[in-house]
This record gives sequence, structure tokens and C-alpha cells, in this order.
Amino acid sequence: MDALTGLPEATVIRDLESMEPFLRDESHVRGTLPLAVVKPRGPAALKELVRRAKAEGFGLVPRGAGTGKAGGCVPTERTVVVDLSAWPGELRVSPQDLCLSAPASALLRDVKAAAEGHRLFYPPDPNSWESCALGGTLATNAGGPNACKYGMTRHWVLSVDALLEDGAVHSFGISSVKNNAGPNLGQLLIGSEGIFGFILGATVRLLPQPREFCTLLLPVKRWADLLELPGQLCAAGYLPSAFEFFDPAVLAELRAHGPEEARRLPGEALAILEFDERGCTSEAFLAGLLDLLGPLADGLEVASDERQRQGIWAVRRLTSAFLKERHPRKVSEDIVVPRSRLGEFFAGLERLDIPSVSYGHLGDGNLHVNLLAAGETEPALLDQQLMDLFRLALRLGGTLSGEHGIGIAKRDAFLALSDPAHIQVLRRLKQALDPCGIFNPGKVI
Ligand code: 2HG
Ligand code: ZN
Repeated sequence: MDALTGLPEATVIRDLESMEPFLRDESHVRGTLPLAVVKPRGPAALKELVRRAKAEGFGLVPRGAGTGKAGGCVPTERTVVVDLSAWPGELRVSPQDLCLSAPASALLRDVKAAAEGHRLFYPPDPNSWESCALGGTLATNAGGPNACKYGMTRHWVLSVDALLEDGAVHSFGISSVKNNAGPNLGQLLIGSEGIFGFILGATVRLLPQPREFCTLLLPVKRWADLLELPGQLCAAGYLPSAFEFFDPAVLAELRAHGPEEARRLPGEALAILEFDERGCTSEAFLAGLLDLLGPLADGLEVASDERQRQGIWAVRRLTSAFLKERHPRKVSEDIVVPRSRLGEFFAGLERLDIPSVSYGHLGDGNLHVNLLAAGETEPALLDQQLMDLFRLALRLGGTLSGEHGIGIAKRDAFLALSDPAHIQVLRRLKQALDPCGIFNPGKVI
């Protein structure tokens, strides 16, 4: 008999080989061997897990599809991984209420497809959108290229169902954007990485599907020329639905070692811009944009059909996995600076002399600064480099994580660099919502 014997409505995995994949997510961190991996299939399993966790003093670590980038779902000392991939529930679209309800286990690609089936649109599009689970996107408040125009996952969440420390599942929110009956507890759970409770399902907001896309490949001769552009576009009334970039080093890697479609990417550095508003494929729209770009428009390529558009996005989407394959021990960050301070950020990065390459979401200042040589760098020096990078982002009015979250990977830096009052409030909330400390211990705070 042990702490998990006879758990109802659940599969319990305990052999080492089967548990091995649960030690990792898509970040560089590796977890500790858990006591077990449990796949609950109903509320009785969760109720009993919470009861036993409190009684026996072990922690519970939530896991969706394991595509996180900060180690939020990897097990720490004396924990049980709660794999929510078999959590039951139906995916339902309400075109009248412009919303969709789904369990945490639903894959984001199925959520997006279900919306599309009604000519509706669910904007969050993290790079892992084809494999990640909805629950993980809510727990981490996932971002993606579309956040540039549409915001983060939290901006789309109307209500959440969550497991709290009493062992029961509670609902927070209604299926309408207008809900001002007190502070929004559902929003407190979004992005909390499972430290206050586990998200089991949600109702999210939808929009009518965009019908037109203007997708542009914008190569530049001087990399620095790109850095003013996000701010200039916004100031001139253009809001791209995505504005991505490759710095010269990432572009050179892609060209030299990437797949066929990456070999002929032009420019010293390169941006991908997409607009999706009505009229964005008109000549007048393009003419206005060309006017604004001026000499930068030399070499601009416009995707002429959906196949070309998908080709451009395919290269962007494979970049993270491509770099990881070539530099398996790299460390990738996701700092943010206001788009008006991108130039200052890259000048500061050069002064700090941190060996790094960058790509990502230039349009909203969310930059994937990658330290490709992290594996070969002396750990104390690597820590110093990362702290310098975070401090630079903070000094410019940004933050150390734009979309991947804190998890384990950025916990020490988060604790060291945040306003102590902020950490204190978070710890009080943790104490109030999880007095026994069973939910995702050792993460975030
Ligand atoms: C992306 O934008 C993802 O491609 C992953 O956020 C970034 O691997 C990364 O660092
Ligand atoms: Zn990203």
C-alpha cells in the first residue's frame, strides 16, 4: 500500500521508463523523478489526490502536453505529476455568444479548428499551437505572433474551471465580456502556472474570422533599420497582426543549415509582417505602407497566395526547433521591451557583450534572445549573462518574460529582480489559496 493505491478514476504510472518523458518540457531544465504520474479521468481522482497530497505531504504538478518553455510542468522533489491529457469534456462553440468552451485537455489546434468551423477566430497562437493543450496555454498565459494585435491568452478568457485546495472544481466567470461582479478570480489563475490551483477547462471569447491577409517578407540591408519600424507603424495607424524578425545571425544559420525553403531567405536581417484587417489586400493599403516604408521597401516581397503565405510562416515556425537541434544545450529567453526602445535594447545588448542571437516577436517587443553556447559556458558566467540581460530589459521598462512564464527556469531571477512587495503579495495569495503548499511547489515564487 502506498499513497496512490486505489486512486479512483485515474491511471497511475510508476515505472521509470514511462515516467522519463515527464521529466522535461521544451525548456532547458530537467525535473526530479516524481513519485508517480497520474492521469485523472474525473473529479473523484482529483478530490482524492488533493486529500492524499495534504495528508502525506507531497506536491502536485500539473501537466498539459509538455510544450512549456520554462519548466513549469516538470516535477520537483516529492511530487506527483498530474497529467491532464485524459481530462474529459466537450468542445462546444456558441456562435450566438461568440465563445467556445473546452476542457484543459483539448489541443489548441482543435480549439482553433472548431472556431474556424463556424467562421470564427481564436487568436492565441503560441509556436506550439499544433501540439499544445488549451490548459497549458491558460496556465502559462501563452503568447505568439498574433499577440502583437490581439494580446495574450488572458485577453480571451471569459471563465475558467479550476481545482482548488478543497479538492473540488469551481467555476469563475461567465460567458460574456461584461462581468464586473467583483475582482476577477479567473484572471488570477490565468498565467499562475498552477501554483494557486489547476485549470481544468475554460470558456474563451471568439471573433469573426479575418478574411484577408497581407503577408510581407521584408529584408533589410542594415539590421538596425528594422528596429524603429514597429513603433513607426503603430504611430502611423498600422497595427500588424504579426511582426516577426530574424537578426543577422539567426538568418545566416537558417540560410546555411536550414531546410530548403530557408536557403533563399533574403537580407542581412529579415522581418515577416502580416496584416489581417478588411481592405489590407487592396492596392491603396499597400501603397500607403510602401510610402511609410520608403527606401526600406526595396526588396519587399508580398505573398501572392495562401501557399506562399504558409511557406513564409513555415520557416518562422520551425526556427525554435531548428536552433534547438543545432544547439541542444542553448538557453532561450523571452524578454520584453517597449517597442519604442528596441534600438536601445540591442545597443545595450552589444555593450554587455553577451554572445547571443535573437529572433521573435519584434512587433510587441518580445524577443527570443538565445544564448547558443550556454552549454559550454561556465555556470556562474551564464547566470551573470542572464541577469545582465534581464536587468537591461527591466531598465528599459520591460520584463524578463513576455510569454513563456517563470516556471523553474526563471524563478531565481524573478525573485531577485522583482519588487519585494510584488513577491510578498504573491506569497500571501499562495498562502491563502494553497495553505498546505500542494500546488506546483518550487515554481514561480
Ligand atoms: C517562438 O516564438 C516560441 O518560436 C519559442 O516562443 C521560442 O524556443 C524559443 O525560445
Ligand atoms: Zn515566441
